[in-house]
Order: sequence, then structure tokens, then C-alpha cells
Amino acid sequence: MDATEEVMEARAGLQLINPAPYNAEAPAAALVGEITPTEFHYVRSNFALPDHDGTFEIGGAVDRPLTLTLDDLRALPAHEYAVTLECAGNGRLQMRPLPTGEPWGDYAVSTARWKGALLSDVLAQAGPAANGVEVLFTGADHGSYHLNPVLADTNRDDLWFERSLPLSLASDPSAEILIAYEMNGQPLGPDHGAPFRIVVPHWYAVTSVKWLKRIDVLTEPFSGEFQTGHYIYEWADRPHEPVALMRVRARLTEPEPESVIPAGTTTVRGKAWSGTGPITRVEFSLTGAGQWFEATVAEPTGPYHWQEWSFEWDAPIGRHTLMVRATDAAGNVQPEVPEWNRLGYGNNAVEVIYVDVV
Ligand SMILES: Nc1nc2c(c(=O)[nH]1)N[C@H]1C(S)=C(S)[C@@H](COP(=O)(O)O)O[C@H]1N2
Ligand SMILES: [Mo]
Repeated sequence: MDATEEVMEARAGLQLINPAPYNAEAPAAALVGEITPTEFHYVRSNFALPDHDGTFEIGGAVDRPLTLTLDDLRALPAHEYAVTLECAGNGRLQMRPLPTGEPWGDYAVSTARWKGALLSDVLAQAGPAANGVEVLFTGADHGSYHLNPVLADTNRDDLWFERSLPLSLASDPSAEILIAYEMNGQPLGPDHGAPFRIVVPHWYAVTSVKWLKRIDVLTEPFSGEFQTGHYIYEWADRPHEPVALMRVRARLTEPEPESVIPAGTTTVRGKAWSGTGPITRVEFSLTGAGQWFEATVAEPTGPYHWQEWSFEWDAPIGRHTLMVRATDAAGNVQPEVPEWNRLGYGNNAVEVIYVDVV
């Protein structure tokens, strides 16, 4: 199998959103198990697939600039976690008026088992300078940016995918940020950032930079198209904020939307996650009239991925509206309608489906 066939095969199970750059959401099956099979994990890329020479550099304000390879990463202690990644644009298609940007439905979210070296271990080898404030990650991908072609009229028509994090977070071992080289027990595939990528638990996935080429310690805060241009909540009624931690959200996986099910006891179930704390409560509604019932929330089976919830429903004959709403330990709760912002990020409105019971 040549490289192109390998990429085509890896994409066969996904729902196409944009052929170039390739963006595709997961099938509903991606949310059923605890781990999303790799072939069902959504893909979001801002540029075409880049070439990568198998090395990355650490520079900027560091004592010891380094060039590292996959073998160097594998020589460090390995850490593996299930991490739920969600695109900040997930659910954009439900917002009105429809914001520009990729028209994601509700399946730009998946959970994989990511294995790699701790970013904090790698940074410690390079020795960040005392006056460092942020760490900048640069991917190997670049080109003209499809969502902001105006840039093509300036001398900035060749953008690189760059994102920064506070140095305090990047160098904190307890944040467990990975430079990952395996996904679900296999080397990373081309669409997911081969040969290595950043994985930042709890954050919207934009900050999990794929095809990592450079890490630079900065002494000034970074601004760039993917940091301060896009990936900003431009709220209508309050100050703008950068997209950061995933907003609390629950999803229904059973019964399937618009399905026909037999009357009697049925288990309604799904997933819930949040970047701002474990899920403490999931409520379920049947009437569309604001009456909520407590669902059972399973204990988290790891710190960084979705939790299971379920509700035993004695389903009477008829058509029913099902809604689900999660609350996290920080007290954040899902709104009933999407909170509109100009670029359409962070839609975590309650999911509404209907089923027919016969
Ligand atoms: N280098 C690079 N990294 C990137 C991106 C990108 O375009 N280039 N997209 C980001 C965004 S917006 C998301 S949602 C996630 C998607 O990761 P996945 O394709 O493995 O699901 O990668 C992030 N990392
Ligand atoms: Mo994203």
C-alpha cells in the first residue's frame, strides 16, 4: 500500500466536511465505546498534509537548544492516557445566524488513547530561561489559510500552524501534556499528526498541535492567526476571550436519533465531558417542557476523557423528545440554546433528539 492509499483507507469511515484541507467528522459510532477506534476519530486540519523529516527542535529562550527524534522521545518515560479531543468549532452548524468557518455537525469529538513523552520532561532537558512566559508550538503544515483568504492579499500568504501555551502550564508535570507518538497503540497516522504531536488534556483540540516541528520558549505573549485571529470567542454581549478549556457537554448515543423502539423499559445512555471538571450530574428530559430527571453518572475511569451516563426509561407509545444536560464539578451547566459568537465556537447547547415508541 503506498502512502496515498493508506491515507484514503484511514478516511473511509468518516463523514467529509471539506476535501481540501481535509476535514471530516466522526460517525455516530465514534461515541459509543469508551475509546473511539482510530478510523472513526474526527480529523481537523487547516492546511494540506505536510511532509515531516522526523525531527523537531526546541529553541528560543532556552539554555540548551535541542533537536530531537522519535527515538529520543521513546527513550523518555512513556505516559498513556485516554483523552477526549473536541474541535472548538464542533456544533457550529446549529448556530444561527450560521457563522463562517467549517460547517461542523456534532461529531468533531472523539476519544483516543494517546501515548508519548511528557512535554514537561522534554522542556526540562532544554532548560527554559527564567524570563520565559509562553511556549510556542509550530507544526510542519503551512500555506494560504482557507478561512482567511484576505491574508493572501498581504505578504502573509504563507501561514504556519502555530499555537502557544503559558510556560507555567507547559512545564507543569501534573498537567500531563504529551508529545504523543502513538494513538490507540499504533504509531500516529498522517491525518493525526505523524510522527508526533502535542496532546493537551481538557483543552479544545486546537492547542494539540500536530506534525510538531518546533517548540520555542517566548519572553513575550504570542499573537498569530490561530491564537489571536481565529479561535477567539467574539461574544455579542461581553469581552472577547480565547478558546481554551472544553465546555461541559453531554451526548446521547442510545437510542439513535429518529429511531423506532419498542415500548417498555429501555436504557437511554450516552457520554458527557468537560474541560473544567468531572461530570457531577446529568439530567434527562422527555417532555420538552423543562421537566428534568436525574440520570446515573458513572465515575470517571480516567482524568481526561468522557464519562458514561444512563437513564432507565419506561417508554410509552408515541413520539418523544429526548434532551440531555450535564453539569460539571465547577458548576458549569449546558445552555438550552447555543451561545452565539461570531466565529461559532464552543457550542455546548443541550442535545435534542426524537424517537418513536411503538
Ligand atoms: N499542525 C496542526 N495542528 C493542529 C491543527 C492543524 O491544522 N495543524 N488543527 C488543530 C485543530 S483545530 C484540531 S480540532 C485538532 C484535531 O486533531 P485530529 O485531526 O487528530 O482530530 O488538531 C489541532 N492541531
Ligand atoms: Mo479544531
